[in-house]
Amino acid sequence: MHMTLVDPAKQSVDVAGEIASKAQAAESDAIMVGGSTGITQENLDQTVDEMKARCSLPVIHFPSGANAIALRCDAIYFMSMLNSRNPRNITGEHSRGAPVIRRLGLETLSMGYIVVEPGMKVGEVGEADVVRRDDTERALGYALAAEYLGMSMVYLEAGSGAPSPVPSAMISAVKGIIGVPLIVGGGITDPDRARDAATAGADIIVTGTLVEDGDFEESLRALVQAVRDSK
Ligand code: 1GP
Repeated sequence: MHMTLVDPAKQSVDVAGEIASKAQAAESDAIMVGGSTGITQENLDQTVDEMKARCSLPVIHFPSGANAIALRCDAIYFMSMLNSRNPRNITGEHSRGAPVIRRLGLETLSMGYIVVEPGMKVGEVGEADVVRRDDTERALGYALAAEYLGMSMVYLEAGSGAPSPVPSAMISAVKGIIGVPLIVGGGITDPDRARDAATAGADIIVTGTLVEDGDFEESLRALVQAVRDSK
């Protein structure tokens, strides 16, 4: 599968709606909405509403904390940054957000989030003790820990705008050991990179930066096709 990430802090609500509509036309499977900084309840809800009005793809909130929770998303990742140095990002925000999610009746998708070097903004804001690109053993440990903790998926994240995606060797090693779906994102900007990640074993490829350039429909279509062809 392919998911398109839209950061509400990075464009107007109208442009976000346009991105969602083009993502659907390019045959992406779902929209993820979220970002590391500048997310407010207002820009989040307005962005979700506009995207849901302009496309029929599921919209999944990819939260950065409990300060804003998308009221009308289709589901929310209940995600723990397993290699954060700050417990706030492992279980702290979760204990604040869980009662709100319960009240809203949102569907939760539990996910173990592992930040791989360079980690970019999310690594910095999340105070991640990033997994070195050559430290496959450490990535395996976190991924297995996520599964044993009962999480329903694992996300290997190089960080939005990363110069290189998560190494294929790390993706295939993690995929080889876990039994839950594997999401991979960060620095996947073209069909070759998407194909490499999917062939290595990623079940879901996430791209965000690619859709920040207004004229992305054809490049996204080619990337989604590369993901499909590699299965
Ligand atoms: C970030 O993995 C996503 O959380 C997407 O990264 O913006 O580099 O595509 P890009």
